[in-house]
Amino acid sequence: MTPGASLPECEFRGQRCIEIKLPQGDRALVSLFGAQVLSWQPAGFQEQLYLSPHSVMDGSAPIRGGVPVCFPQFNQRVLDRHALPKHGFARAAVWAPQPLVLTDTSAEAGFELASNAQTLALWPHEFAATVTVRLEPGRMQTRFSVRNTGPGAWRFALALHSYLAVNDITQTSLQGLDGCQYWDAVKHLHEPDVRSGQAAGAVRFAGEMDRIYSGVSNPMELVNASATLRITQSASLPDTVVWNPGKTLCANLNDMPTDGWKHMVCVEAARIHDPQVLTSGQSWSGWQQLACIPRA
Ligand code: TA6
Repeated sequence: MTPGASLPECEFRGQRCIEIKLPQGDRALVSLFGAQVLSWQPAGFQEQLYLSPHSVMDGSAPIRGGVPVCFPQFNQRVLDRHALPKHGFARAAVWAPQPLVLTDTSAEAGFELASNAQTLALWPHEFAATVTVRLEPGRMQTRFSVRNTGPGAWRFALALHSYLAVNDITQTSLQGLDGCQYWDAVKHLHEPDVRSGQAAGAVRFAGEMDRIYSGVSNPMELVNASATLRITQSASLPDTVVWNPGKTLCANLNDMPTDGWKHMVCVEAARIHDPQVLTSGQSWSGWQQLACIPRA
């Protein structure tokens, strides 16, 4: 293991990024703005993440694509007593890169953010958080860890809001959610307690979808024409958000091309319905792993 390898920093569309590479050819790019993975291309496969070509990239707004980290709030739905921005502040903060940790078959990059005057103005709690991006051949894991460094307890929500690239959303299916209950934010936006049950069989996409599935414990598989992606998440993240804006909502998103909805779907590892409580000094972590499955 080679801890402390010098940082392979580069610029991508105006953002400072760290490039992570494996000798096998797998490559990922992580922006310091948001500690956000912007690209993951495993050797022998296409790019696996969707990054909007119209995304704001100057740090004045969150980046549309890759793996945004939503903390300490999900959407504007969980910590309603605080004037937090939508999806929290982590995706719009500049994180500090840590030395890479390399082996012959893995590479790990860490990014740190601690509470500061800006975060305390939005959310009056002290914390130290780390995002760790780990590559192994054909696999990427994004892990979020946080410690309560303040005197009292607080609670938070989290989502690893992964934008996955697909050739054609209408020909894509998501398997593994059979039997799970979900809240449908398109049909029941103002009835957050209404639950629907996922029928057996794959989830398919025909129009706007915005659902929070709960009790997700099985691996999921995102199947599209060119590849299958296996998606797993830690038990500490029991919810999975599935989001595609569909044609109409997409046309209203300034940072998406009009046909962007066809080429992405968000499958997010999350903790929303039951926010995590951390007492003083306590730590917590949660992760999502994406793995490319070669076609037989
Ligand atoms: O995760 C799904 C969701 O909460 C949707 O409701 C939608 O708003 C999406 O996130 C994107 O949010 P954003 O603030 O990035 O435009």
